[in-house]
Amino acid sequence: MESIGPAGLQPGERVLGCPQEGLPLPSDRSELVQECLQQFKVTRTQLQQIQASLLDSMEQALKGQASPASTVRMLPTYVGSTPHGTEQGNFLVLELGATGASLRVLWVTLTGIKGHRVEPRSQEFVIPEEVVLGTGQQLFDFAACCLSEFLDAHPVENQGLQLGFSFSFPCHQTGLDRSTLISWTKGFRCSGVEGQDVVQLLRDAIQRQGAYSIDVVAVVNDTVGTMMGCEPGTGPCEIGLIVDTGTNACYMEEARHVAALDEDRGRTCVSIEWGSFDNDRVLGPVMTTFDHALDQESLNPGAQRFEKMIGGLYLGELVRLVLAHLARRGILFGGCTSPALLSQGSIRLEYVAMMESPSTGAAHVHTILQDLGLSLEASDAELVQRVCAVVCTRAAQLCAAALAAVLTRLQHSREQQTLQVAVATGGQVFERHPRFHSVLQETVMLLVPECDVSFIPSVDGGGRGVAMVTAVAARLAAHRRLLEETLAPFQLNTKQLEAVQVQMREAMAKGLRGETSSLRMLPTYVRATPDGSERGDFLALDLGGTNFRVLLVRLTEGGVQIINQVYSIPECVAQGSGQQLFDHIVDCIVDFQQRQGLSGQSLPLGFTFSFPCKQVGLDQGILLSWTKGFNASDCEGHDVVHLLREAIKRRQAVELNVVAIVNDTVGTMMSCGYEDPRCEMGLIVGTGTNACYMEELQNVVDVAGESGQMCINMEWGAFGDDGSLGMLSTCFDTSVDQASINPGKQRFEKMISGMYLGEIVRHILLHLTSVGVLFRGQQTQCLQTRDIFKTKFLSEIESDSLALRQVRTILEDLGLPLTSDDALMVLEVCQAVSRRAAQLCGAGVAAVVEKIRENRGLEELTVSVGVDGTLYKLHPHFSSLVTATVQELAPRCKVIFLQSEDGSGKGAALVTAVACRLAQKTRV
Ligand code: 0WK
Ligand code: BGC
Ligand code: BGC
Repeated sequence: MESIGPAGLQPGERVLGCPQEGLPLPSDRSELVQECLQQFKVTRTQLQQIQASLLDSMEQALKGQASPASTVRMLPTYVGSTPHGTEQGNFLVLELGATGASLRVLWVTLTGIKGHRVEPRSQEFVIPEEVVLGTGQQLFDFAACCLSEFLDAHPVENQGLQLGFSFSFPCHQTGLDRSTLISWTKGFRCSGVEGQDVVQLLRDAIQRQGAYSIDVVAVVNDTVGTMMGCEPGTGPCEIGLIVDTGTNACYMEEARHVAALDEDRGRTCVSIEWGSFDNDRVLGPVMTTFDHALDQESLNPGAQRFEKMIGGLYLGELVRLVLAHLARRGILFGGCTSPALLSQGSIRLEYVAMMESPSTGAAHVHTILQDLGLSLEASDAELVQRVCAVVCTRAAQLCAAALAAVLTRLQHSREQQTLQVAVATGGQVFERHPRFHSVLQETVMLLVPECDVSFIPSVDGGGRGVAMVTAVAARLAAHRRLLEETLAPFQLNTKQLEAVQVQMREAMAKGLRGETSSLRMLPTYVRATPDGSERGDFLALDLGGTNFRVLLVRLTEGGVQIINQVYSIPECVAQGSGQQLFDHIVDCIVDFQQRQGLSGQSLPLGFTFSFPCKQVGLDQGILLSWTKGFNASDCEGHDVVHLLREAIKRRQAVELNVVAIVNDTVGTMMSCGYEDPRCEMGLIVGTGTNACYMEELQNVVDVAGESGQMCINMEWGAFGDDGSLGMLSTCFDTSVDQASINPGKQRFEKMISGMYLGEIVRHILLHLTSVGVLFRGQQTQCLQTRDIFKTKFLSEIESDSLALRQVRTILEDLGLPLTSDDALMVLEVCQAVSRRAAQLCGAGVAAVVEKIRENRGLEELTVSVGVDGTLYKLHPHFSSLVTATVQELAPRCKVIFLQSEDGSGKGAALVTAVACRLAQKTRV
């Protein structure tokens, strides 16, 4: 708004705008006055219609149903709670746009002690018009200048200056410190800002200014600052209401009702932006010709029409337009106007407030209007005051109708018939206008009598509230920094993954050469993948994964039929004596045979034994060491096929012909190889992890022969047991390893497989709780409990279909008291841990397929990998991350991952079938 009063006119100096012919008769005069002022009368019904329509618009927008009817914006502010009163610290606050063309800088100290207030230091700066209408850079540079000027004038001892930015315009917020300006209002029109992140613009300006390093940690709407600034003890204010140059309100909505947010618990503050409320059906009848004229001459015609009937920037203008109209109609000022009266913005809000004051108003009318070059007739002052009164009364009533809509919304969202709520109010119209507040209160009581509303005037225009939000944002930002520091070691870059690939290749080569290596590279005596001619019935055992299974595998012309039974291996058996374990296995076999009517039949049996075994033949495997929580005694160093046969012997009357022992990786490769002959690698990512592949026999020192291939069980779970993974290992990995029954062993497995990922996450959560980042620093018994955070939780928590709310359910079922921020951070911890696991697994696969490609001296290699394991199969992103890592590290290999459907039991049967076929051939 241009500055007021025509230049050069001395008070009382008359101008030539007077009518030549007769003024209206007194009788016509009052009619004309009535007709004019009547336009500003708003009936109760009209107010109720506005209330209902605004409520409807709010609820539509909350549901994210953008429709012409939903003209209010309902913008999430990322403020999730009203102040606890425990916020503390010193904060810079920059207020821009609340009070028209000025900005304010404050230094606010929060003591964190309820009711203990330190008076903030503040300084106001008028923004030059050319800046208000200039470029965005000009505006933000101006703001940065004011900040330095303030800090020069008010030296503060703080090193890390943290700033809260109160930006009073409609913005899409995507976080407490990320906010994009939707559109300017209230006479601002800086170019290059709409659609931009105003926090970044301010940060850039502060950087350009370079005088102080100031960290902008939060941006809030002025209504939010006002709500958050309301003194605790008066009961938290849950509505913030501003009527200053512009008008708007915010309130605490149930988070589950805000479609834009993925939340189902707690409350969140929503900035309504009711200034843009517009609905011809209900606003049309209350808009006067003066409102339309004002809108047409405004910087944003057609926009903010509701605001233009309430906001302080417009009230003076409405009064001016009415006075000019009445003057032209000869009703006021003897029918004379003046350039000042005809100049937009010449009557400011404070003039209206002064002229309307019951005590001194009349005198002010004379002073102010004479300053505008008008001479008043006797009755003019009283009529001018009436004009001010009707304009402001309507503004207060319309504001009340809007507030009543918010109160009704609160009743709806809290399913309450009655409501007791405190409204924090702020803005010049409240502070200056004698009657605005009382008319507002009366009208609210008229429209929503069932609501008990208390109005709490904000003491410092919301500066404290902004500091409160900044304190919360600073705490969250500090938490985020701690979270990122904690998770940084889990973010592996290509260079690190290439190093793992190279180290694995070196360890493979050493292992194949029979040299000391963390990779045992165990020959499996499986020399060929199935050729499809295998036939017959076979028994198979599958031990070492989540479940122990006994299977009957029937290989026929028509394909493979499998009947299997899952049995459990109690921990006391897995960690008991070897005899107990193998007797338990034979019990299960006998139970299976009885169920399948196979008792007394001695079918060839293939034994998938998923532990590191040094095989000296297809049916001889010396257990090198237990893994995955197994620890049965008197097994390590023994031939497990012998142990099984002993157990069969102990159980008289059972005939079983154990033909082959295979590792689950081999079984998986064979099982998938039966469908796809290109399958030359087996990969397990389940309880444990491992891989096997078809190696050229000439490269396998331990096995005689220069031609042909043999499947090598890499036992890659032990990769890095020589410390070669030390550079990637974190303190959390060390904690998990130390707590395991085989510390120092299976280090690669302990970074990748299902038995350990949950534990790594739990240790990270414990750490983040101990540094106060999670669960408000409260260590809970359950989080101290080993294995309570199952790896399957990672798969559930990371599933895209699961909203944060479900993440919370999983964690609350664990008895963890969490906030929505906690849920998000737990999700990020899970993502970091599983991502690293998948990348490391991918680096391993890349090492193997590159080995196969080089073995064959091929430029390009196409190879299939048979995969099994709960983690690989159930985790929503694991497999795609493995594939992506392999593509990046082994670009010359086209790798097809085949998820094994029937597990490795079928593979064991196939190995057995091949062995029987070969044995048959040698016998004939
Ligand atoms: C299913 C296979 C079995 C293997 C298991 C690994 O049939 O041989 O050990 O997958 O996955 P886990 O059950 O450990 O998740
Ligand atoms: C803006 C709001 C602000 C209100 C009060 C309106 O013009 O759009 O964001 O809260 O003025 O300052
Ligand atoms: C074992 C391997 C097995 C893998 C997957 C590891 O702990 O050492 O033999 O293949 O788990 O089950």
